[in-house]
Amino acid sequence: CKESGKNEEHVVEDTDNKFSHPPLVTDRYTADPSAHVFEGKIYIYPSHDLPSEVPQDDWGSHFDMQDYRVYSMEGPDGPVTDHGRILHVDDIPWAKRQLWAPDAAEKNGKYYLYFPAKDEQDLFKIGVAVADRPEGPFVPQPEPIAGTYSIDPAVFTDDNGEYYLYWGGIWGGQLQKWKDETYTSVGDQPTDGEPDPEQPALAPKIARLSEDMLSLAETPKDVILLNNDGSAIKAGDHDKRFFEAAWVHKHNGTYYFSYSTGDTHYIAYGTGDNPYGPFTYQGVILNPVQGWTNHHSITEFEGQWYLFYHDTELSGETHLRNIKMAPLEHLPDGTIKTIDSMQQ
Ligand code: FUB
Repeated sequence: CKESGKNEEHVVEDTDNKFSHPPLVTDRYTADPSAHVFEGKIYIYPSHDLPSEVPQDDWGSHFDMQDYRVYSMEGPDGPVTDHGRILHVDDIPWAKRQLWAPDAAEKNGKYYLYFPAKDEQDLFKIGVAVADRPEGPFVPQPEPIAGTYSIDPAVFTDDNGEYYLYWGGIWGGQLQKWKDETYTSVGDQPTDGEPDPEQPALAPKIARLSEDMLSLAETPKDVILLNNDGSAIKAGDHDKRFFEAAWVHKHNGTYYFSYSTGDTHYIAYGTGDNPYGPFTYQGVILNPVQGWTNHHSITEFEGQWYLFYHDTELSGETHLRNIKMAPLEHLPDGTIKTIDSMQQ
């Protein structure tokens, strides 16, 4: 993610507008909500935003989060229960700083928290921590997951019992610095290492998870996003290209890959017929919110689908966010009705 260099045209800053949905948590700053239904309840695994002493820069260093907490709801009308801290950066042997957007998965009664953090070399890697309960406590593995890098892990569980890890984020998320699974220090700026505008955009990554959920079962592959004429979405197409915040859900047999477009601030999506893609661009799920980052998850609870997202209603500060939720509607033609975080 990145704070400066905003595309002003797309950033919602008119606070005279009324917000469409209330914050779910008001006593702390929370962001990047990954929601799942575990044991019949909605569990939300967000980032925990903190006021930062770290100066703002284009790498997002001021997103200086140090721990994770977990929240649950018996149903969409709440109330929201705060289960407290589930993991702190000081408890993760390999991690130095910046616990960014996490996700969680359940398998055979165990719970797995996947999270990005910077290591001693200041490279983002993805770690995993294990618990017996959805609310933790989570015990981190001693090393990051071999073969991972960059940010924003998301786990999709397919109907056949396979689990897939998606990840990646450009600019502050460092994806543009990795070529052929190797870190290449291309220039000093977050945008250095991006393809030319006419080239295909950088692709997020996917790998099937191992039986024990602790490692990758295969070499990571690119998740390809296509225009509806079958051409690759180009790096210069900032309204459509992948930036960060991958998420996958399945509805009526169709796989929906959704993501943030970063500097144009949309949650966009494409559809495909398998977890690897390619995914064909379909449109926008969530229009730009107040604040630079836009990050979401989508889950079904008792037959109704919900979008979880964040904005900055409580603080007005881009790095101090608050999580929200909204009903999400799949239309009869398989597209998703666009959601606005501000009343129109
Ligand atoms: O919360 C830190 C970063 O901001 C996340 O990892 C990105 O997706 C963006 O929301």
